[in-house]
Amino acid sequence: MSGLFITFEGPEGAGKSTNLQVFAKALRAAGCEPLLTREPGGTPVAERIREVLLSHHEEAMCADTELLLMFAARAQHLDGLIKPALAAGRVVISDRFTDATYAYQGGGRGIPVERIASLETWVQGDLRPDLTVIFDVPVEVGMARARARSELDRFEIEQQSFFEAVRATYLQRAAAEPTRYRVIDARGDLEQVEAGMQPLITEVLERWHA
Ligand code: Z5A
Repeated sequence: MSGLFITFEGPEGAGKSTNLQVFAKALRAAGCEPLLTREPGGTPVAERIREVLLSHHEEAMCADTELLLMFAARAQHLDGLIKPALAAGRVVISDRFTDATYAYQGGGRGIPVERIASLETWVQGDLRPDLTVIFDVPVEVGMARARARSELDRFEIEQQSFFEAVRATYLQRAAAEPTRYRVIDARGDLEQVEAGMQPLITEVLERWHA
């Protein structure tokens, strides 16, 4: 794969989606046109799976179903969009990817990490993001932002303890592999967070030119 695969992660309301647009704009201004996508979703079939995952159902969805649907959507996304774009040398930025599975299905739902790792290898082979940016924010701040915005989906109705486990998992993963992860302090206002992204934008443009 000759492109650059970047993923944006963080607990809900951290500002990933907002800052992804700012990040992409800065890349475009420097002549780099990134492919922006998201998970779960990114292709028509994967977006259908997303609807099932995020909507409310009368029947409770069991954790393994949720996990398998995440990877089903991911398999489609990789095959239909991410791998062809990387093969064409594009910079691909995905709003969430497999770190979210470790954080939400692993940390949040308590699924053993080995089970997630085996699905990761099955679906992705040795493909991993080149760079993962974690927008970190205290859970109560992120929850307040998300709740002020819109109706809550099936994940957003979870309790604070669930999101504390999600956040802790992200930070543990970042600490364990500092070469791949960059943690951005997302507590400040949008201008402050944007300023925090500047070194990262420079780094990505350097890697893209290399
Ligand atoms: N999920 C999973 O469980 N397992 C997986 O493997 C994958 C995903 C891939 C996708 O939901 C859900 O799927 C997600 C995890 C799960 N569930 N949760 N929770 P989604 O795509 O609909 O939502 P999200 O990914 O969680 O994004 P979000 O809640 O929209 O958060 P965000 O992207 O980080 O934030 P935002 O949309 O940029 O900002 C939220 C609001 O805060 C918005 O009104 C902004 O204007 C405001 N905002 C953002 N930054 C700031 C600052 N700095 N100051 C003030 N206000 C701000």
